Amino acid sequence: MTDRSFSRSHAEFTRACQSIPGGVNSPARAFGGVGGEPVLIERGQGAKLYDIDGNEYTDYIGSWGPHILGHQHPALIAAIEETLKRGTSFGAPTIAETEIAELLCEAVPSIESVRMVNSGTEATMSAIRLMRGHTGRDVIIKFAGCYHGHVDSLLVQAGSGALTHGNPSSPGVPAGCTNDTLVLTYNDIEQVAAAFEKEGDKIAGVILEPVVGNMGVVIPTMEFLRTLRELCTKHGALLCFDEVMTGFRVAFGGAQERFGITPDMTTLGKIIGGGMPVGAYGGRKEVMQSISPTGPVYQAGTLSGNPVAVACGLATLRTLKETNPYPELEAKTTKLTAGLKSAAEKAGLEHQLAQVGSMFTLFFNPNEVTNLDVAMKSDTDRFSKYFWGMLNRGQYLPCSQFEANFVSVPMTDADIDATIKVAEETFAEMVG
Ligand code: KE4
Repeated sequence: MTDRSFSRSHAEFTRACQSIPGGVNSPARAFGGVGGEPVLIERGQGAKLYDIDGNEYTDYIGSWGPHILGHQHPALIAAIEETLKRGTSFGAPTIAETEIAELLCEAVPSIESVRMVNSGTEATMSAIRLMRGHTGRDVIIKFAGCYHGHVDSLLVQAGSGALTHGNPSSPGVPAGCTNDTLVLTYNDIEQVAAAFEKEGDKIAGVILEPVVGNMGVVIPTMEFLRTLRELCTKHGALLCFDEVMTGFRVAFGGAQERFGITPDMTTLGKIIGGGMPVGAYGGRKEVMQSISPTGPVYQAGTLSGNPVAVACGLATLRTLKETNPYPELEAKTTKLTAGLKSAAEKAGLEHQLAQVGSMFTLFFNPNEVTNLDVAMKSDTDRFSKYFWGMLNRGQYLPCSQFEANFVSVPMTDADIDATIKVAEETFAEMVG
Protein backbone atom coordinates (compact mmCIF):
# COMPACT_ATOMS: atom_id res chain seq x y z
CA MET A 1 0.00 0.00 0.00
CA THR A 2 1.41 3.40 -0.90
CA ASP A 3 1.92 5.52 2.21
CA ARG A 4 0.46 8.84 1.18
CA SER A 5 1.65 12.13 2.67
CA PHE A 6 -1.03 14.18 4.42
CA SER A 7 1.41 16.72 5.84
CA ARG A 8 -0.12 19.85 4.32
CA SER A 9 -3.62 18.68 5.28
CA HIS A 10 -2.42 18.14 8.85
CA ALA A 11 -0.88 21.62 9.02
CA GLU A 12 -3.90 23.32 7.45
CA PHE A 13 -6.39 21.32 9.53
CA THR A 14 -4.50 22.29 12.69
CA ARG A 15 -4.74 25.90 11.57
CA ALA A 16 -8.46 25.58 10.76
CA CYS A 17 -9.16 24.27 14.26
CA GLN A 18 -8.00 27.59 15.69
CA SER A 19 -10.90 29.51 14.13
CA ILE A 20 -13.56 26.92 13.14
CA PRO A 21 -15.23 24.54 15.63
CA GLY A 22 -13.58 21.17 14.99
CA GLY A 23 -11.96 22.68 11.90
CA VAL A 24 -15.04 21.92 9.79
CA ASN A 25 -18.20 23.69 8.71
CA SER A 26 -20.23 20.52 9.07
CA PRO A 27 -19.56 17.73 11.60
CA ALA A 28 -20.19 15.08 8.94
CA ARG A 29 -16.76 16.00 7.48
CA ALA A 30 -14.87 15.69 10.78
CA PHE A 31 -13.84 12.01 10.47
CA GLY A 32 -15.40 11.49 13.92
CA GLY A 33 -16.62 8.07 12.93
CA VAL A 34 -13.26 6.80 11.66
CA GLY A 35 -10.65 8.64 13.74
CA GLY A 36 -7.76 10.70 12.41
CA GLU A 37 -8.03 14.02 10.58
CA PRO A 38 -9.83 14.97 7.37
CA VAL A 39 -7.82 15.76 4.26
CA LEU A 40 -8.33 19.21 2.77
CA ILE A 41 -9.40 19.25 -0.85
CA GLU A 42 -7.71 21.42 -3.46
CA ARG A 43 -10.04 20.69 -6.41
CA GLY A 44 -12.38 18.25 -8.06
CA GLN A 45 -12.53 17.19 -11.71
CA GLY A 46 -15.01 14.65 -13.08
CA ALA A 47 -15.01 11.61 -10.79
CA LYS A 48 -11.78 12.69 -9.07
CA LEU A 49 -10.78 14.74 -6.05
CA TYR A 50 -7.28 16.10 -5.37
CA ASP A 51 -6.19 16.99 -1.85
CA ILE A 52 -3.74 19.77 -0.95
CA ASP A 53 -0.91 17.22 -0.73
CA GLY A 54 -1.49 16.30 -4.35
CA ASN A 55 -3.13 12.93 -3.63
CA GLU A 56 -5.75 11.80 -6.15
CA TYR A 57 -8.97 10.03 -5.14
CA THR A 58 -11.96 8.50 -6.84
CA ASP A 59 -14.81 10.42 -5.22
CA TYR A 60 -17.64 8.26 -3.80
CA ILE A 61 -19.14 11.13 -1.78
CA GLY A 62 -19.74 13.74 -4.48
CA SER A 63 -20.16 16.43 -1.80
CA TRP A 64 -22.62 14.08 0.04
CA GLY A 65 -24.78 13.58 -3.02
CA PRO A 66 -25.00 16.63 -5.31
CA HIS A 67 -22.35 15.66 -7.87
CA ILE A 68 -24.14 12.94 -9.81
CA LEU A 69 -22.58 14.52 -12.93
CA GLY A 70 -19.13 14.73 -11.35
CA HIS A 71 -17.06 17.82 -10.56
CA GLN A 72 -16.81 20.81 -12.93
CA HIS A 73 -19.29 19.51 -15.51
CA PRO A 74 -18.89 21.94 -18.45
CA ALA A 75 -22.62 22.71 -18.74
CA LEU A 76 -22.81 23.70 -15.07
CA ILE A 77 -19.67 25.83 -15.13
CA ALA A 78 -20.86 27.59 -18.30
CA ALA A 79 -24.27 28.29 -16.76
CA ILE A 80 -22.70 29.79 -13.64
CA GLU A 81 -20.21 31.91 -15.61
CA GLU A 82 -22.96 33.19 -17.92
CA THR A 83 -25.18 34.12 -14.97
CA LEU A 84 -22.38 35.90 -13.13
CA LYS A 85 -22.11 38.33 -16.06
CA ARG A 86 -25.56 39.65 -15.08
CA GLY A 87 -25.06 39.70 -11.32
CA THR A 88 -25.39 37.35 -8.36
CA SER A 89 -28.65 38.10 -6.53
CA PHE A 90 -31.47 40.61 -6.87
CA GLY A 91 -34.02 39.74 -4.18
CA ALA A 92 -36.63 39.91 -6.91
CA PRO A 93 -38.30 37.29 -9.12
CA THR A 94 -36.36 36.01 -12.15
CA ILE A 95 -37.43 33.84 -15.10
CA ALA A 96 -34.93 31.12 -14.16
CA GLU A 97 -36.82 30.50 -10.90
CA THR A 98 -39.97 29.82 -12.91
CA GLU A 99 -38.01 27.52 -15.22
CA ILE A 100 -36.62 25.36 -12.41
CA ALA A 101 -40.01 25.28 -10.68
CA GLU A 102 -41.65 24.10 -13.93
CA LEU A 103 -38.98 21.41 -14.34
CA LEU A 104 -39.47 20.16 -10.76
CA CYS A 105 -43.26 20.08 -11.25
CA GLU A 106 -42.79 18.10 -14.47
CA ALA A 107 -40.25 15.65 -13.02
CA VAL A 108 -41.54 14.87 -9.51
CA PRO A 109 -44.97 13.17 -9.37
CA SER A 110 -46.13 14.79 -6.11
CA ILE A 111 -45.11 18.34 -6.99
CA GLU A 112 -47.69 20.73 -8.49
CA SER A 113 -46.21 23.82 -6.83
CA VAL A 114 -42.76 24.34 -5.29
CA ARG A 115 -40.82 26.86 -3.21
CA MET A 116 -37.03 27.20 -3.54
CA VAL A 117 -34.91 27.57 -0.40
CA ASN A 118 -31.17 27.32 0.34
CA SER A 119 -30.63 23.90 1.91
CA GLY A 120 -32.26 20.58 2.64
CA THR A 121 -32.67 21.61 6.26
CA GLU A 122 -34.57 24.73 5.24
CA ALA A 123 -36.75 22.57 3.00
CA THR A 124 -37.69 20.09 5.73
CA MET A 125 -38.10 22.81 8.37
CA SER A 126 -40.52 24.63 6.08
CA ALA A 127 -42.33 21.44 5.11
CA ILE A 128 -42.92 20.53 8.76
CA ARG A 129 -44.33 23.99 9.47
CA LEU A 130 -46.54 23.77 6.38
CA MET A 131 -47.87 20.31 7.30
CA ARG A 132 -48.81 21.60 10.75
CA GLY A 133 -50.17 24.91 9.50
CA HIS A 134 -52.19 23.37 6.68
CA THR A 135 -53.80 20.65 8.82
CA GLY A 136 -54.08 22.61 12.05
CA ARG A 137 -52.57 19.61 13.81
CA ASP A 138 -49.29 19.36 15.77
CA VAL A 139 -47.97 15.79 15.78
CA ILE A 140 -45.30 14.79 13.25
CA ILE A 141 -44.15 11.18 12.84
CA LYS A 142 -40.52 10.54 11.89
CA PHE A 143 -38.43 7.38 11.98
CA ALA A 144 -35.36 6.63 14.08
CA GLY A 145 -32.23 6.85 11.93
CA CYS A 146 -33.74 9.11 9.29
CA TYR A 147 -31.96 12.46 9.15
CA HIS A 148 -33.79 15.49 7.81
CA GLY A 149 -31.24 18.22 8.54
CA HIS A 150 -30.71 20.01 11.82
CA VAL A 151 -34.34 21.06 12.31
CA ASP A 152 -35.10 21.53 16.03
CA SER A 153 -38.28 19.46 15.99
CA LEU A 154 -36.59 16.64 14.08
CA LEU A 155 -33.40 16.46 16.19
CA VAL A 156 -35.10 13.92 18.37
CA GLN A 157 -34.60 10.40 19.65
CA ALA A 158 -37.28 7.91 20.41
CA GLY A 159 -38.65 8.29 23.90
CA SER A 160 -38.51 5.15 26.00
CA GLY A 161 -41.03 2.79 24.46
CA ALA A 162 -41.85 3.08 20.78
CA LEU A 163 -45.07 5.08 21.00
CA THR A 164 -43.97 7.85 23.30
CA HIS A 165 -43.18 11.31 22.02
CA GLY A 166 -39.62 12.36 21.37
CA ASN A 167 -36.85 13.74 23.57
CA PRO A 168 -34.37 16.25 22.14
CA SER A 169 -31.19 14.57 20.86
CA SER A 170 -29.17 17.79 21.06
CA PRO A 171 -28.56 20.39 23.76
CA GLY A 172 -30.20 23.66 22.82
CA VAL A 173 -33.45 22.05 21.71
CA PRO A 174 -36.18 22.65 24.31
CA ALA A 175 -38.46 19.72 25.13
CA GLY A 176 -41.32 21.78 23.78
CA CYS A 177 -39.82 21.53 20.31
CA THR A 178 -39.90 17.75 20.28
CA ASN A 179 -42.95 16.97 22.40
CA ASP A 180 -45.06 16.72 19.27
CA THR A 181 -42.58 14.55 17.38
CA LEU A 182 -43.32 10.84 17.46
CA VAL A 183 -40.31 8.68 16.60
CA LEU A 184 -41.09 5.22 15.25
CA THR A 185 -39.07 2.33 13.84
CA TYR A 186 -38.41 2.37 10.11
CA ASN A 187 -40.16 -0.43 8.22
CA ASP A 188 -42.35 -1.22 11.27
CA ILE A 189 -45.91 -1.28 10.00
CA GLU A 190 -47.46 -2.30 13.31
CA GLN A 191 -46.00 0.74 15.09
CA VAL A 192 -47.33 3.11 12.43
CA ALA A 193 -50.80 1.51 12.56
CA ALA A 194 -50.83 1.72 16.36
CA ALA A 195 -49.79 5.40 16.29
CA PHE A 196 -52.60 6.32 13.91
CA GLU A 197 -55.03 4.19 15.94
CA LYS A 198 -54.01 6.06 19.09
CA GLU A 199 -53.86 9.66 17.83
CA GLY A 200 -54.62 9.76 14.11
CA ASP A 201 -56.70 12.92 14.44
CA LYS A 202 -53.69 14.74 15.95
CA ILE A 203 -51.13 13.71 13.31
CA ALA A 204 -50.27 16.53 10.91
CA GLY A 205 -47.93 14.44 8.85
CA VAL A 206 -45.31 11.77 8.40
CA ILE A 207 -41.80 12.52 7.10
CA LEU A 208 -39.33 9.86 6.01
CA GLU A 209 -36.43 9.18 3.72
CA PRO A 210 -38.09 6.94 1.09
CA VAL A 211 -34.72 5.25 0.75
CA VAL A 212 -32.66 5.96 3.82
CA GLY A 213 -29.15 7.25 3.26
CA ASN A 214 -28.44 8.42 6.80
CA MET A 215 -28.28 5.07 8.55
CA GLY A 216 -26.27 3.91 5.64
CA VAL A 217 -28.59 2.80 2.82
CA VAL A 218 -31.73 1.18 4.24
CA ILE A 219 -34.40 0.05 1.79
CA PRO A 220 -38.12 0.36 2.66
CA THR A 221 -40.50 -2.53 2.14
CA MET A 222 -43.22 -1.72 -0.33
CA GLU A 223 -45.74 -2.71 2.32
CA PHE A 224 -44.28 -0.04 4.63
CA LEU A 225 -44.61 2.68 2.00
CA ARG A 226 -48.11 1.57 0.97
CA THR A 227 -49.25 1.48 4.62
CA LEU A 228 -47.97 5.02 5.21
CA ARG A 229 -49.79 6.24 2.11
CA GLU A 230 -53.04 4.52 3.08
CA LEU A 231 -53.02 5.63 6.72
CA CYS A 232 -52.17 9.26 5.90
CA THR A 233 -55.02 9.36 3.37
CA LYS A 234 -57.45 7.71 5.79
CA HIS A 235 -56.64 10.07 8.68
CA GLY A 236 -56.18 13.32 6.74
CA ALA A 237 -52.45 13.51 7.52
CA LEU A 238 -49.85 14.61 4.96
CA LEU A 239 -47.18 12.18 3.73
CA CYS A 240 -43.83 13.88 3.03
CA PHE A 241 -40.96 12.12 1.24
CA ASP A 242 -37.67 13.73 2.18
CA GLU A 243 -35.94 13.26 -1.17
CA VAL A 244 -33.06 15.62 -0.46
CA MET A 245 -30.73 12.67 -1.11
CA THR A 246 -32.87 10.39 -3.34
CA GLY A 247 -34.34 13.11 -5.55
CA PHE A 248 -32.90 12.85 -9.08
CA ARG A 249 -30.54 10.20 -7.63
CA VAL A 250 -32.47 6.91 -7.61
CA ALA A 251 -34.55 8.03 -10.60
CA PHE A 252 -35.19 11.32 -12.40
CA GLY A 253 -38.47 11.56 -10.47
CA GLY A 254 -36.91 10.29 -7.25
CA ALA A 255 -37.93 7.35 -5.07
CA GLN A 256 -41.61 8.22 -5.56
CA GLU A 257 -41.23 7.55 -9.30
CA ARG A 258 -39.13 4.40 -8.70
CA PHE A 259 -41.57 2.90 -6.20
CA GLY A 260 -44.82 4.30 -7.63
CA ILE A 261 -45.94 5.80 -4.31
CA THR A 262 -46.94 9.48 -4.47
CA PRO A 263 -46.64 11.50 -1.24
CA ASP A 264 -48.48 14.75 -0.58
CA MET A 265 -45.22 16.70 -0.24
CA THR A 266 -41.58 16.31 -1.17
CA THR A 267 -38.42 17.99 0.05
CA LEU A 268 -35.41 18.29 -2.23
CA GLY A 269 -31.79 19.47 -2.14
CA LYS A 270 -28.30 18.32 -3.14
CA ILE A 271 -28.58 17.34 -6.85
CA ILE A 272 -31.12 20.10 -7.64
CA GLY A 273 -28.37 22.62 -6.86
CA GLY A 274 -25.58 20.76 -8.66
CA GLY A 275 -23.19 21.66 -5.83
CA MET A 276 -24.58 25.13 -5.14
CA PRO A 277 -26.75 25.87 -2.06
CA VAL A 278 -30.27 24.92 -3.12
CA GLY A 279 -33.23 23.23 -1.42
CA ALA A 280 -36.89 23.06 -2.29
CA TYR A 281 -40.21 21.84 -0.92
CA GLY A 282 -43.31 21.20 -2.95
CA GLY A 283 -46.50 19.24 -3.20
CA ARG A 284 -50.14 19.40 -4.06
CA LYS A 285 -51.19 22.93 -5.06
CA GLU A 286 -53.94 22.91 -2.43
CA VAL A 287 -51.33 22.33 0.28
CA MET A 288 -48.71 24.72 -1.11
CA GLN A 289 -51.25 27.56 -1.32
CA SER A 290 -51.12 27.68 2.50
CA ILE A 291 -47.60 29.12 2.30
CA SER A 292 -47.08 32.90 2.44
CA PRO A 293 -47.93 35.05 0.54
CA THR A 294 -50.91 33.00 -0.73
CA GLY A 295 -51.59 31.55 2.71
CA PRO A 296 -50.93 32.15 6.39
CA VAL A 297 -47.94 29.83 6.96
CA TYR A 298 -44.85 32.03 6.93
CA GLN A 299 -41.54 31.17 5.26
CA ALA A 300 -39.01 33.48 3.61
CA GLY A 301 -35.35 33.73 2.55
CA THR A 302 -33.01 36.43 1.26
CA LEU A 303 -31.20 34.21 -1.22
CA SER A 304 -33.95 31.69 -1.95
CA GLY A 305 -33.96 30.96 -5.68
CA ASN A 306 -30.88 33.10 -6.26
CA PRO A 307 -29.82 33.27 -9.91
CA VAL A 308 -26.37 31.67 -9.62
CA ALA A 309 -27.50 28.62 -7.63
CA VAL A 310 -30.61 28.21 -9.78
CA ALA A 311 -28.53 28.41 -12.95
CA CYS A 312 -26.32 25.57 -11.70
CA GLY A 313 -29.35 23.54 -10.62
CA LEU A 314 -31.16 24.11 -13.91
CA ALA A 315 -28.09 23.04 -15.91
CA THR A 316 -27.87 19.90 -13.76
CA LEU A 317 -31.51 18.92 -14.16
CA ARG A 318 -31.59 19.73 -17.89
CA THR A 319 -28.46 17.61 -18.44
CA LEU A 320 -29.98 14.71 -16.50
CA LYS A 321 -33.23 15.00 -18.48
CA GLU A 322 -31.45 15.16 -21.84
CA THR A 323 -28.94 12.37 -21.20
CA ASN A 324 -30.90 9.98 -18.92
CA PRO A 325 -27.76 8.49 -17.34
CA TYR A 326 -29.75 6.34 -14.87
CA PRO A 327 -29.64 2.90 -16.50
CA GLU A 328 -25.87 3.08 -17.12
CA LEU A 329 -25.24 4.61 -13.68
CA GLU A 330 -27.15 1.77 -12.02
CA ALA A 331 -25.31 -0.85 -14.07
CA LYS A 332 -21.93 0.66 -13.11
CA THR A 333 -22.97 0.70 -9.45
CA THR A 334 -24.15 -2.90 -9.60
CA LYS A 335 -20.79 -3.96 -11.08
CA LEU A 336 -19.02 -2.16 -8.22
CA THR A 337 -21.21 -3.58 -5.45
CA ALA A 338 -20.95 -7.10 -6.87
CA GLY A 339 -17.17 -6.72 -6.83
CA LEU A 340 -17.17 -5.42 -3.24
CA LYS A 341 -19.43 -8.26 -2.09
CA SER A 342 -17.25 -10.86 -3.79
CA ALA A 343 -14.09 -9.34 -2.27
CA ALA A 344 -15.64 -9.29 1.23
CA GLU A 345 -16.83 -12.89 0.86
CA LYS A 346 -13.35 -14.00 -0.30
CA ALA A 347 -11.87 -12.34 2.80
CA GLY A 348 -14.47 -14.00 5.04
CA LEU A 349 -15.79 -10.65 6.27
CA GLU A 350 -19.41 -10.57 7.53
CA HIS A 351 -21.12 -7.89 5.47
CA GLN A 352 -24.35 -6.61 3.95
CA LEU A 353 -24.56 -4.60 0.76
CA ALA A 354 -27.58 -2.31 0.30
CA GLN A 355 -27.97 -0.56 -3.07
CA VAL A 356 -30.68 1.49 -4.77
CA GLY A 357 -29.73 2.97 -8.12
CA SER A 358 -26.34 4.66 -7.74
CA MET A 359 -26.31 4.89 -3.94
CA PHE A 360 -25.07 2.07 -1.73
CA THR A 361 -23.59 1.10 1.63
CA LEU A 362 -21.32 -1.79 2.58
CA PHE A 363 -22.25 -2.65 6.16
CA PHE A 364 -19.94 -4.75 8.34
CA ASN A 365 -22.94 -6.48 9.85
CA PRO A 366 -24.09 -10.13 9.87
CA ASN A 367 -27.74 -9.15 9.43
CA GLU A 368 -29.70 -7.32 6.75
CA VAL A 369 -29.99 -3.71 7.90
CA THR A 370 -33.70 -2.84 8.00
CA ASN A 371 -33.76 -0.20 10.75
CA LEU A 372 -31.57 1.78 13.14
CA ASP A 373 -31.33 -0.89 15.85
CA VAL A 374 -29.83 -3.33 13.34
CA ALA A 375 -27.63 -0.66 11.74
CA MET A 376 -26.14 0.22 15.14
CA LYS A 377 -24.90 -3.36 15.52
CA SER A 378 -22.49 -2.83 12.61
CA ASP A 379 -18.78 -3.25 13.36
CA THR A 380 -17.60 0.38 13.21
CA ASP A 381 -14.01 -0.53 14.14
CA ARG A 382 -13.87 -2.77 11.09
CA PHE A 383 -15.44 0.03 9.02
CA SER A 384 -12.69 2.45 10.17
CA LYS A 385 -9.99 0.04 9.00
CA TYR A 386 -11.81 -0.30 5.66
CA PHE A 387 -12.16 3.48 5.34
CA TRP A 388 -8.47 4.19 5.95
CA GLY A 389 -7.29 1.30 3.83
CA MET A 390 -9.32 2.63 0.93
CA LEU A 391 -8.37 6.28 1.50
CA ASN A 392 -4.69 5.35 1.46
CA ARG A 393 -5.33 3.57 -1.83
CA GLY A 394 -7.04 6.56 -3.48
CA GLN A 395 -10.72 5.92 -2.72
CA TYR A 396 -12.62 8.77 -1.04
CA LEU A 397 -15.49 7.11 0.86
CA PRO A 398 -17.97 8.61 3.36
CA CYS A 399 -16.21 8.83 6.73
CA SER A 400 -18.94 6.92 8.55
CA GLN A 401 -20.54 3.49 8.41
CA PHE A 402 -23.89 5.28 8.56
CA GLU A 403 -23.69 7.16 5.25
CA ALA A 404 -24.32 6.38 1.59
CA ASN A 405 -21.75 6.09 -1.17
CA PHE A 406 -22.55 7.62 -4.56
CA VAL A 407 -21.42 6.65 -8.07
CA SER A 408 -21.14 9.49 -10.58
CA VAL A 409 -21.62 9.63 -14.33
CA PRO A 410 -17.93 10.28 -15.22
CA MET A 411 -16.75 7.17 -13.31
CA THR A 412 -15.22 4.75 -15.81
CA ASP A 413 -15.06 0.96 -15.80
CA ALA A 414 -11.36 1.39 -15.05
CA ASP A 415 -12.24 3.45 -11.95
CA ILE A 416 -14.69 0.77 -10.80
CA ASP A 417 -12.23 -2.05 -11.45
CA ALA A 418 -9.51 -0.17 -9.54
CA THR A 419 -11.84 0.36 -6.57
CA ILE A 420 -12.67 -3.36 -6.47
CA LYS A 421 -8.98 -4.26 -6.69
CA VAL A 422 -7.93 -2.01 -3.81
CA ALA A 423 -10.90 -3.24 -1.78
CA GLU A 424 -9.50 -6.77 -2.14
CA GLU A 425 -6.11 -5.50 -0.93
CA THR A 426 -7.73 -3.63 1.97
CA PHE A 427 -9.85 -6.61 3.05
CA ALA A 428 -6.77 -8.87 2.92
CA GLU A 429 -4.93 -6.36 5.11
CA MET A 430 -7.89 -6.24 7.54
CA VAL A 431 -8.00 -9.98 8.07
CA GLY A 432 -4.22 -10.50 7.74
P1 KE4 B 1 -28.66 20.06 4.18
O1 KE4 B 1 -29.26 21.06 5.15
O2 KE4 B 1 -27.37 19.45 4.70
O3 KE4 B 1 -28.55 20.62 2.77
O4 KE4 B 1 -29.72 18.85 4.02
C1 KE4 B 1 -30.17 18.19 5.18
C2 KE4 B 1 -30.65 16.81 4.77
C3 KE4 B 1 -32.02 16.60 4.69
N1 KE4 B 1 -32.52 15.40 4.32
C4 KE4 B 1 -31.69 14.37 4.01
C5 KE4 B 1 -32.29 13.05 3.60
C6 KE4 B 1 -30.28 14.54 4.07
O5 KE4 B 1 -29.46 13.49 3.76
C7 KE4 B 1 -29.75 15.78 4.46
C8 KE4 B 1 -28.26 16.02 4.59
N2 KE4 B 1 -27.41 14.87 4.40
C9 KE4 B 1 -26.13 14.92 5.05
C10 KE4 B 1 -25.34 13.64 4.74
N3 KE4 B 1 -26.00 12.47 5.09
C11 KE4 B 1 -25.35 16.12 4.62
C12 KE4 B 1 -23.91 16.13 5.05
C13 KE4 B 1 -23.65 17.14 6.13
O6 KE4 B 1 -24.51 17.29 7.02
O7 KE4 B 1 -22.58 17.76 6.04
